[in-house]
Amino acid sequence: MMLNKYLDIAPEVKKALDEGRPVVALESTIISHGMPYPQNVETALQVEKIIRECGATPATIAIIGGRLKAGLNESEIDYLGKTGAGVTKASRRDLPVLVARKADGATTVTTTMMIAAMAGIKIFATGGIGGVHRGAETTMDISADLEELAQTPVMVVCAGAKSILDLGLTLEYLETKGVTVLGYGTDELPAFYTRKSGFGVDYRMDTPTQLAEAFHVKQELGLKGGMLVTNPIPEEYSMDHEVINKAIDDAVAEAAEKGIHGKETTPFLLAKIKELTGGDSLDSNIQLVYNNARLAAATACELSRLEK
Ligand code: PSU
Ligand code: MN
Repeated sequence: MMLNKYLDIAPEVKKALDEGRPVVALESTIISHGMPYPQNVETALQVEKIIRECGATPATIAIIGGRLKAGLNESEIDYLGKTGAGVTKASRRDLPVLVARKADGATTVTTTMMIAAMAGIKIFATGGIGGVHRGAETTMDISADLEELAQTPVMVVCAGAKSILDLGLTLEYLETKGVTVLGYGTDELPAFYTRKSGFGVDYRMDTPTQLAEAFHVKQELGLKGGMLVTNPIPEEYSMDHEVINKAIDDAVAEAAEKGIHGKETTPFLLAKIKELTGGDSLDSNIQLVYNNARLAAATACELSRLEK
């Protein structure tokens, strides 16, 4: 484990790591910028509960008062949820300044992977990752999440990516960077709200054991970087393709019209889609996060067995 004087590992998380027990990291941008209050806090606490029920220890990650936190308590989660967009969305470039200023930050997939890796946590569950945005050939809007997957050794379990992104270009970028994209029980990349996207994944995996083995071997080979597990939303919660695609198209058009750019783009699109679908997308979003938490916990259990 890399020692870091700015890192605080919660006692429960530290104990699990020291004993070689499974731990699952969780991000905090999904809490403060990805969902409205109070559903964000309810979901974050429920995700931790699910991970415990599946035999792993949850470690929600954030920056609080300039400390890199691996494991938050309930009042810290509540604070992040209530403050919402008032907390800085922290990507890799924000980390040094927030720490120097002793400020707070909600960690994206990028910074959650960074802090998880510092703490020695190898599996991370979230909803969706950032990627190559539609129109990136002119805006150059490509999420730092893709670069982080290329360099930091954490397996990220998500429900694919929303079609606010260009899914084809996102897969091309991941291929270039050497990031393996796995489909859990599917050959097709799931598109977050729906189970299908029309794009293939690199490999289909059917058990948490297979997922853990792939990541374990990657580590043993000494290869840097993470791996992406894409887990389709359960059928009963998946959305109608036409309804969701129309909402996404409208949200993307409105963002372009309003000149939304940079780090505001993703939160703007997420909030707009929720508004346009009358809250249906939020229910799906919550359920797919629970589904990813279960798979990440099961995979973490298998990985800790392999590492014994
Ligand atoms: N996609 C989602 N929900 C999210 C995010 C992305 O479906 O909450 C968040 C994650 O924290 C992700 C970040 O890491 O947005 C990506 O932001 P950007 O596109 O600005 O890199
Ligand atoms: Mn961006």
